[in-house]
Amino acid sequence: MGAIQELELQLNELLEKKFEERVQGGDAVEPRDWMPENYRKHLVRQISQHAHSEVIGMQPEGNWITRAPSLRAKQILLAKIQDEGGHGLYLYSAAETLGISRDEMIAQLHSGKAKYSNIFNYPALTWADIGAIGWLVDGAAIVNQVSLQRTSYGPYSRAMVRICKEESFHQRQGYEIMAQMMKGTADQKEMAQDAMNRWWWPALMMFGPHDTESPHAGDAFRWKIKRHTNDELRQKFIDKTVQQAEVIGLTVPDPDLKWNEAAGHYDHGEINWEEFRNVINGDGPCNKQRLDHHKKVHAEGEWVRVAAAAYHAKKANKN
Ligand code: FAQ
Repeated sequence: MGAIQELELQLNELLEKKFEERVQGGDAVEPRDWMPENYRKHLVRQISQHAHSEVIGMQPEGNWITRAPSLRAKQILLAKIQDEGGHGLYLYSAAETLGISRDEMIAQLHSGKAKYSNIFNYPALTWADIGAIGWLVDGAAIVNQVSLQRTSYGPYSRAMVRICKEESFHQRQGYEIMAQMMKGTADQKEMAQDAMNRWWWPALMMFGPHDTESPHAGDAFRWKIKRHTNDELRQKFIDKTVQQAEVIGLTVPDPDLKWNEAAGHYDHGEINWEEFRNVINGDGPCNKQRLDHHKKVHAEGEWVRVAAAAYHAKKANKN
């Protein structure tokens, strides 16, 4: 190794050490700050996956806009889905501050290089599924995102603060749908329980693999990208959601679920990790449908992007 390369290496090590000290001391990292290349890559992966999840997540709910049971329900659902699109935009913008373009992120989604949350590869079969998505899916997303409000990257952390405010409405609208159905006819109660049975386990999978199986955890904690482990957040979600289910008379579909007095938590049954792996690797019930739909509407929207870019260029020329 030449003398210059050796110096560069030493400088890099020094910069990384300083960076870690800063982050461990609680400083936020901003786009123009020096950062290790792997920190940047880790964030691009996570934030772009998060953004794709918000946008792909509009599909299962969008399926019910035309079939909402009342005008009130339709208005609320429309507003919620629009919020999710907005969350995608904040997150794509946060990722762009790390030097990746929106086009590159979309290309990675379309090629299968970038993932999105397992949960959006399941179908929304009945109106009760809209309740279960709001209550369980947004509920799980909030537990994760509240923790991410204190993530070390400034633009991501600030996006989370705003997103969490909106997600808490989403969780409540879902719970309201489930509570109403549980006060309804026998058929409606059955529909609500069926939705609970189908969404419970995939919602637990949203938190990712067990801590011992989570390859990104080491870096994520060293750089304070994550503030709580996958299992800690999953447990938090279970503890609060079981009680909410009891209040409205729903049964959690887990025969091993039991309150553990000594631990102060619910013990729960094992998650089907084979199903999780299949779903996140492209082989879930709706993976193909979700991606094909995204590709189709992305191609149909091409003229809007071209027109917006032309307008922007024209305005810039005038100034
Ligand atoms: N789905 O080492 P770890 C929402 C992958 S937003 C798919 O533990 P990490 C709002 C992971 O990427 C929901 N893949 O990884 C809404 C990695 O694979 P890779 C989205 C998953 O990053 C509601 C591998 O497994 N929220 O719902 C999943 O440290 C209703 C190893 O995993 C976020 O994205 C999964 N669930 O921890 C919208 C939150 N879990 O990349 C519409 C931000 C793991 O090496 C309607 N993300 N994998 O190929 C995070 O907090 C983290 O990325 C985790 C995973 C916790 C998801």
